[in-house]
Amino acid sequence: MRASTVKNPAAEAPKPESNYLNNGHTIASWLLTKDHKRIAILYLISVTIFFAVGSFLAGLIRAELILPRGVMLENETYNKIFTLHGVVMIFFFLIPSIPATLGNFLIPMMIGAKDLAFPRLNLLSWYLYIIAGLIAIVAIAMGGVDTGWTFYAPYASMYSNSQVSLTIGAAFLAGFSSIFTGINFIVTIHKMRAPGMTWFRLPLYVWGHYSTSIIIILGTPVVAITLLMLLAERTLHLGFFSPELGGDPVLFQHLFWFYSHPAVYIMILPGMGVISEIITCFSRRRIFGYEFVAFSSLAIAGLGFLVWGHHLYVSGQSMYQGMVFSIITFLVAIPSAVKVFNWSTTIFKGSVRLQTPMAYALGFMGLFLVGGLTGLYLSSMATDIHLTDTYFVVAHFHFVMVGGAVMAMLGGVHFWWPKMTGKMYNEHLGKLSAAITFVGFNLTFLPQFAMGYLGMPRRYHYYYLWPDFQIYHILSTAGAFVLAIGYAMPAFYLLWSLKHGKDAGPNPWGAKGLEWTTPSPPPTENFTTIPIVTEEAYNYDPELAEREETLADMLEHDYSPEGAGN
Ligand code: HEM
Ligand SMILES: [Cu+2]
Repeated sequence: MRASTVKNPAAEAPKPESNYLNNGHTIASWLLTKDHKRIAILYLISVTIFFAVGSFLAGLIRAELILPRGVMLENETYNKIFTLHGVVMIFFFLIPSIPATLGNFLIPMMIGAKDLAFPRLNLLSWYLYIIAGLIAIVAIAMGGVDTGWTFYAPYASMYSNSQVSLTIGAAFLAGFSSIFTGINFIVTIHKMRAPGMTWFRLPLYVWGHYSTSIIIILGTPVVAITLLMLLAERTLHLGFFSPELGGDPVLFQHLFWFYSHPAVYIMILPGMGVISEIITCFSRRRIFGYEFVAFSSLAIAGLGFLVWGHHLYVSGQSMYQGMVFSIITFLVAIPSAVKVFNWSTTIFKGSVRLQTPMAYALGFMGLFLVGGLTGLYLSSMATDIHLTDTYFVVAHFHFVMVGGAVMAMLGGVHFWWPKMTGKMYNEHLGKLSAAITFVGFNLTFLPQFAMGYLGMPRRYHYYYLWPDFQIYHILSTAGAFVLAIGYAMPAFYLLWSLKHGKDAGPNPWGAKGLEWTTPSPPPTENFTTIPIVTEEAYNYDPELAEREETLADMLEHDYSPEGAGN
């Protein structure tokens, strides 16, 4: 790497006078904005706050389990805390996180559009989300809810004395917020692509969101109706699910998981899109098997609707029904494996740079793989009957959702942060946080596989009948505090970069894609002239890749006389 060949894109590009951040400073200009980029920032702030709340609750859960008889919480309080942790993390963090923040910011730019198809609807989505969040907070203030985030009937519909109705209302509104976002993305991707942006020139990130949006608009109305039915049973005693009113509790489980299994893919497909973008960019290669990766997103979205019965193996459904669900569940492994295989091949054949976003992407691949493979034990009926409702399940879904979706979210935020803010962050701290997160994550959740396999049930707040579990809980709790450090670090150095970071210029990573052709931060309407697309996505030149130097490399290797020092 020779410093003399370094081109500094920041020095070449004239700084635009007006960008989306400085175009109006009043609070009203933010709260009434119709700019998809500003709405994305509003979401980014809100989901970060919810993540902090959810993580605090997780910390309480972990602290409580250090001792076999618990440390500080009543049984009922414990139930409320893990329920709220689940509700906050699923409905207010994971489902909106990548679509509403990075998706909102990037989809119009990536396809060469000035905004989403329905800017007002987009703003309305954010308001619905915020109102839903406030209702959830009121529910907490009024005593919380103790049913688990799955609201299983008849406990939730007939017996629980906690704030079930308010919490359901909050989930219902959050659902509509996500439906509106999904509709907006689908219409935008169909109708607003720039000239030359054919379907097979779309970035894989856009394919990921397209698939997710299909799941959102097909699945979310089902859970919305299910929650309304629950509310009707709870308040008006209409008998849907409760046997004493002539209802069927298993019906609730079918309806609930018909949405909630696909919801797992709402959380993970956008993350896979992020990983595809990062891996091609930092391997300097078109992703291996682009079409397969694109279609595997659609395949995952489609198959995801056919497997909900794997949550009902122990509900009394017939063995044959279970077998069919089991086989279809195994099929989902194929498109998932296609993605991991194509990413690995891209890295293997590429010329790789290991900068912060790539560090997160590699972490994603490792953790998602463990999450996916342990899922096979739960897909198979015989092993699931042993493992169901144990900590094995808790470990499995945290590997997929936290190891997968949260790693991808952090990788994506680091990748597009220079675009969103115009600033570079400290690369060393970035890589350090990725490493701490990875280590802390494994320390938290690997012991849970072991204790689950040995029989530790989930949702229990005592285990004094078998104190041997204590060592696993202590490891897990220690890991959680390491993980918390890893998660908290970016909040500090990213904010620090806003004031002290080096100017990023339009394309600090030397990446392909329309979003990298506009200034950073982008002007309000994204492009001064609508771009015309003439080449396929990720048209990297492998020869050039070896020699090419980017601003990001330059800052990392610190060629300047006084040092990069950000
Ligand atoms: C994005 C991040 C996270 C998400 C989406 C998430 C989601 C969930 C969900 C859905 C549950 C199930 C609650 C139930 O059993 O009904 C749960 C439980 C739990 N989570 Fe998390 N979680 C996240 C992060 C964490 C972190 C960082 C930790 C620990 C450091 C953690 C520790 C736990 C524990 C100990 C339980 C209780 C399991 C039980 O009682 O059965 N979670 N989480
Ligand atoms: Cu499932």
